[in-house]
Amino acid sequence: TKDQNDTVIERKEQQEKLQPPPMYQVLLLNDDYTPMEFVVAIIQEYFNKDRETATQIMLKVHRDGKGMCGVYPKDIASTKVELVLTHARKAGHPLQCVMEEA
Ligand code: NFA
Repeated sequence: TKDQNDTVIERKEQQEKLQPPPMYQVLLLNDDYTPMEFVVAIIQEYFNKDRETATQIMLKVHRDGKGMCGVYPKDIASTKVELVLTHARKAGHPLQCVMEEA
């Protein structure tokens, strides 16, 4: 019946409301020009990592072509990408930063 269909739709809507928001990985991509030291400083400054962790992430990006710096809700991930790209461009480096749904 229509009422039964409405009940199924309502239940599904309730379930969707209870879902946590999707999370997004923020990734750095390797290039041939950005200095390693600059990448380490970026990871420390924008992703709250200590120097050792930041160095490990940088080396993974350098070796594998990309690496994850953190996982955040959409608006926070988007802001971090924007801040990293602005900082890199101001310094004259081609470093790329992207987000993707986790
Ligand atoms: N590949 C860069 C270099 O050898 C270092 C780098 C690491 C760049 C991670 C971008 C991201 N100078």
